[in-house]
Amino acid sequence: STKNFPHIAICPSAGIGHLVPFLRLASMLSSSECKVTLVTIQPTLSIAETNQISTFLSSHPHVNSLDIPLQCQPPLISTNANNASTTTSKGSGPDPFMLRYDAVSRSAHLLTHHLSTLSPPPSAVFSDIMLVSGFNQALADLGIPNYVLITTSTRFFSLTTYLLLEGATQDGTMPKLELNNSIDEEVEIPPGLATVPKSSIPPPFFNPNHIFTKMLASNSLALYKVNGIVFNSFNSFEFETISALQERKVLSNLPPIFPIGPLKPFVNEKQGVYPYTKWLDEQPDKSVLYISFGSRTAMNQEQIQELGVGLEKSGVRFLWVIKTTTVDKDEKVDSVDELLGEGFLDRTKERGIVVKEWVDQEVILDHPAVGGFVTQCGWNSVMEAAQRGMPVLAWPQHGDQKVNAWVIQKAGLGVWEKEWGWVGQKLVKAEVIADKIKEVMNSEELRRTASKVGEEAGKTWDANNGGSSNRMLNNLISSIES
Ligand code: BUP
Repeated sequence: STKNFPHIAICPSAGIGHLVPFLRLASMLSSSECKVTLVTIQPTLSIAETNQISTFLSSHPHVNSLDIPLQCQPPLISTNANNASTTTSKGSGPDPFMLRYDAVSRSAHLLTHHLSTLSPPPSAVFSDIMLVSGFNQALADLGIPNYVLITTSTRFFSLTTYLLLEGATQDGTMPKLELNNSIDEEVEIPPGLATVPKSSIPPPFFNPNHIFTKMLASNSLALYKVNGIVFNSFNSFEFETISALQERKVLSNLPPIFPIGPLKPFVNEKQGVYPYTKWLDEQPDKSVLYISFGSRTAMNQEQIQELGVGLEKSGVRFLWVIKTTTVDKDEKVDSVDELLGEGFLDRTKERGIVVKEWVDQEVILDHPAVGGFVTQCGWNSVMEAAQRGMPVLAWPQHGDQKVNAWVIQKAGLGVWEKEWGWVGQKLVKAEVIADKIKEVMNSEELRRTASKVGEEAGKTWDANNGGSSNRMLNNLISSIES
């Protein structure tokens, strides 16, 4: 008899950081003989998302795709203190990604109608956290199991679910956090886990009426009803937290969890040669520092210039990706020269290159010339550094990133200077930056511990030696088949 392979529908929400891990999971499931449908909500907010989706689909001809129009509803936002703004370089207006999460979140129940038209019907849906509360009941009515793929660290997940759900009222307000609490205080999270300084908690969480807090609270409540929670993390990297989750110490009645990270990169068949890879080819091994703050952090010009001076002072070779807007569509090709200050490019042309466009980050991290990574600690970037044992200078900017930076430091993958604060909070001076850069590029000890992380990441996929992520993925697939 022929085996019936499960048909999995993959439903990311919005933003590159939420899309990338879903594409990786789709690719992994597709090579594990699952039939996969990629469900995307169109139009995407950024050009980067559109490009990633089309690259993915052209290198995965067996993956089916289903486009669903975004249900455009006016955002439920007031313009008073409860608005959705996070700190951006311009410091104005609500964050467009927050508004999109909200629209996606509120469209979720409509998505399930489209899922019900798929043939064969999906054996399971893997959805983003922003979709869970809208999906749960509708999928249950259709008899389709729902799994959630978490796109952050298990530590940040534990912190938020604990804060949001432990003792939470049904409206999802957070009794444990109050604005008037001293900022120096540490927040207790589940037994056995290190406390979290208040200064590491994303500022929106101190406001129960903030759009992001409300959205996360209602979706987190729905987590109790999903069939499984999948993480892009691995045992040795977040040992304490993963154990606490598995032992139900974080929340007593969470569904089964499946840590299956680092999610494997998928092969992009049309990988090209870029000017920056040509330049990297000419640099000595492990001599170049790669700097990127992810797809949606726009630094202000003053901080950009200070970082430039820091790079100059450090004497280190660098490949620096600069962004000045939250959404890539808004980016103008204004002069990098002007942005960086007169003469910077000229003075550093022998040892550095500045790029103001999308780069192939994995190609860069794989290049032998690259020996360090300054990152905003978006979780995908963290996992990409971890699987390559790449020493990291953690410079968190918003959201989950300070908690992720803590994880990086604890695991021995990199260093984090807590005092640097959130993006735009204070100006980090060139001298301080230069010192940290030299530390990351020159520390033998850090190179050794980071490389150990890379080895552990490799072992977690080793089928012959009981690799934990390999085992978890098999468990996950059999839980769907059964
Ligand atoms: Br920018 C950029 N090239 O130029 P994170 C990003 N990436 O390949 P997020 C590129 O996008 P936040 C570029 O490798 C990673 O897989 C990168 O995800 C890739 O952060 C992904 O690191 C970015 O989780 O920002 O979502 O961009 O965490 O600040 O919301």
